[in-house]
Amino acid sequence: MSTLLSTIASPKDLHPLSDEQLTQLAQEMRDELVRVLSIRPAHFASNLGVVELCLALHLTFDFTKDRLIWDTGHQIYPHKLITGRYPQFETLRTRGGLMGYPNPHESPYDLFMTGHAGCSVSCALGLKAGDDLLGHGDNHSVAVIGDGALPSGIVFEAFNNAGELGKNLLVILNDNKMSICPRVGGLARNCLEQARLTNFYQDAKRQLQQLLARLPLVGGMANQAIDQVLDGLKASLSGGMLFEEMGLKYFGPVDGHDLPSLRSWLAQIKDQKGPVLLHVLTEKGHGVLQASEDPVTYHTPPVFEKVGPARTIVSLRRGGAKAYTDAVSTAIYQAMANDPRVTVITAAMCQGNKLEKVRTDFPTRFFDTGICESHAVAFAAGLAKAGGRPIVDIYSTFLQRSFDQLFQEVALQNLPVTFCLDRAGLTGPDGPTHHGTFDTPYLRLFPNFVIMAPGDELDVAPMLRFALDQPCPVALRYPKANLEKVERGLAPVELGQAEIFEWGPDGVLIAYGSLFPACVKAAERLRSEGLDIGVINARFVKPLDRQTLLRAVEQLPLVVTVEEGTLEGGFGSALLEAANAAGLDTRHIHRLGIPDRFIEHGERAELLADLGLDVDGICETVRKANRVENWNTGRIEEIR
Ligand SMILES: Cc1ncc(C[n+]2csc(CCOP(=O)(O)OP(=O)(O)O)c2C)c(N)n1
Repeated sequence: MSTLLSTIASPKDLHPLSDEQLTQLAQEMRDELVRVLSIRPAHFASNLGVVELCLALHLTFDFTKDRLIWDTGHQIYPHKLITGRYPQFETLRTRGGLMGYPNPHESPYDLFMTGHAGCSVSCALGLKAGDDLLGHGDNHSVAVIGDGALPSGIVFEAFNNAGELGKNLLVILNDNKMSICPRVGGLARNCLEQARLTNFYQDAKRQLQQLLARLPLVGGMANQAIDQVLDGLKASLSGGMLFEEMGLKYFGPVDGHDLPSLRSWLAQIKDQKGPVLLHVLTEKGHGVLQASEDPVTYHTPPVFEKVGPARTIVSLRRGGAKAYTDAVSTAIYQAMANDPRVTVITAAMCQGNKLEKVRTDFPTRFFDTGICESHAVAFAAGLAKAGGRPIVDIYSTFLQRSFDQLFQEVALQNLPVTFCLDRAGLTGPDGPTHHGTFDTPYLRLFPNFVIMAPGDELDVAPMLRFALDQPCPVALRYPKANLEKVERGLAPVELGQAEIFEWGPDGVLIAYGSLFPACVKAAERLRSEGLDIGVINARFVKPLDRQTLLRAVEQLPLVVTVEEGTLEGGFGSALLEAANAAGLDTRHIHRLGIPDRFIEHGERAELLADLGLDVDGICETVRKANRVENWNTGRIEEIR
């Protein structure tokens, strides 16, 4: 069927369209979102909510020279649909297909590859300052930021700087009252809710002015008094005052689904001098009843069945298997039930971390800081200093935002904060912004930290209990994956102790974390081929079990370390450092892990296979290394 959407090869094709055609186009864009996302889990409700805003921006500005940054970038799909990527839209988030976030390799309309919240205003301001400095013409710079991302500290750092620089900058605040979960915090409660009432203020002002016009002339004094009353009213009602006081001109709030009105607002403020904030009210999930009624579930729903043109979803197909996140949230719940000192802190990821039950049953010990990871970590340090046992439950990739708080507020004070690093490893379709591949090296840097990784499901609960008993900071990392179990007589979790699963005279696979079950399977296969390879579940990278691991290095002809993390400074590097410090030969140590490049998106299993980190890949490394070892040994014999 020929559609309007299929005729939009670039934003310039939008301009000839009438208002009615634009309304039809918006519908077609939502239909396409529903069609593709019904077969491919992706960010749904946020994208449905910004269709008109996206059209209005591309109709008002020329982003071949103007600048546009979508904060976080998870709501970029309508923008992709009208910037030449509609034909590939079905490949979204698949290996080799379109990325689920902005990607400059796909289109010049995407400026930064992003996925982490909060940086849009800084980048847009920097672009404007750079464009002005380098004489790139009188262009516009626009940042679109959600009310969930707004409280990130860096946004206010950018506002502060924008107020000082006075550059022309347009910030669109896309206010849908939601983060992934309902938004939290004083900014939303006191400022944004108040700003919504500004409509009331504007109406009141208009009515009073009309009333005044009809009254007999009472002179300038009365007018002035009424103005003062109104200004007082505005100050008490308008959350926009906060932005004004920081130096941004505040406009709105305006209806973000009324395209003609949005266009007219944008046209009016486009050429305002200095930084401007336009407050746009949208509905998350707009156009799909179920998504607008339950935007939490429909933030990233599983695949679903739909019927009819009314975009009605009839059923969501949820997977049945339990994931590491489930095991950790259950262990957290248990720890909170057992010890009233235990608290849990999430930075806006209650749903992703499956903490809803904890939130309901322990409301006074559950803290959602909003998308404010650095605050979350320093806040946890405060809780620990006061005698609490805080758990920061956080995605590995987002903990990067707290690097300095890990150093100063936690490690330097040696405070007992436990970090549960969810999604540590390859996170799959989200891609390079979300893979949690760097935590091992950046945490290893800091004295006082204990760092470990469960080898399978059986390790999870004992490790969390162990962590909460330590007098120092502890991190445990686990993947975005279904739980796996290696049946064995489980060794207790003890500080810096690896677990020897089996010892083999031909060599050993030393697994740090999630790939332990794959190593066990690889060893079984290799045994059937005549190679007797052992497996060690390393459990700790810091402190490292020097005794067990260096014995393996000393005694065995082949040692292969296996980790789902970067090789730069990871577990394998830690073993090499320890072996070197002990004066051991390290030439027979092979390290398997993630190489020094950003890994694209795709299913986790596909990515692991690409990197030689699945059972086949591990076996192949051992076979190859074994051939080289034999060849070397033969050659040495020959030379002798
Ligand atoms: C630094 C960081 N922390 C957490 C997330 C996870 N996350 C992705 S979208 C989102 C909610 C964003 O809310 P908002 O900005 O209001 O956008 P909306 O989805 O409501 O349109 C969160 C918490 C992230 N992407 N980056």
